[in-house]
Amino acid sequence: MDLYGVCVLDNFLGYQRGMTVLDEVLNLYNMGVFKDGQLVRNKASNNLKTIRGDQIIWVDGREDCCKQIGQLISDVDAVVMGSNKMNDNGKLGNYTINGRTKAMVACYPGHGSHYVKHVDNPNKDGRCITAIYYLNKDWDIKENGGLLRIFPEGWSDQVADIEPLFDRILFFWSDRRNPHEVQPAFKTRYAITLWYFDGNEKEEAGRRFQHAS
Ligand code: AKG
Repeated sequence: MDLYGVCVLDNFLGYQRGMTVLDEVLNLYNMGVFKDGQLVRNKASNNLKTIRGDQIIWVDGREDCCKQIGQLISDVDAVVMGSNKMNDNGKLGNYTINGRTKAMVACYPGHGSHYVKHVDNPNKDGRCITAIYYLNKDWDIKENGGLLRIFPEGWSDQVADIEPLFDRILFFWSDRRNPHEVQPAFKTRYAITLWYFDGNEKEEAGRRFQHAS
């Protein structure tokens, strides 16, 4: 992360555990509990879906139907919290990670669903690391699309293309260093995302919010 701002790990849980997480996600999806991702109105077209075509549900991993997702969350926490003390000054980057969001389970239901280029945390809301776990078996990027393209700041015209492959996890800085887009997906595409908070930035964001309200 310190070198590139982006990090990919394959075979994160192993096939069997990855499958149990996928089963839970498929069950959740079949329960019909997913909602359209939080939408931002596109002023030009007035069309919401052109910005973001995923469907999502937030879980904390303690729900009866989400125990395996809960285990995944614990494993990701261990990686992030472990690396939190990795560098010389006892921090990850310049961050002191002290919490995270719930897990966002996302489905792009094919049919060209996508997410236009955006930054997860453009305005210092506290989120510093984005972690995305992918669940897509036999994903053929040419046929199925759904590529995650990151445009890392300072890489001039170079990009990082991440295929959303089964049991792959991706970490990147959530701020303006990493604008990214999900290219149109033509097959159902699943992922689970966690955002980790920097204690100081989160506190500062809380103060700003209080002053504003
Ligand atoms: C987001 O939810 O902000 C994304 O950009 C999704 C990325 C992905 O699923 O590859």
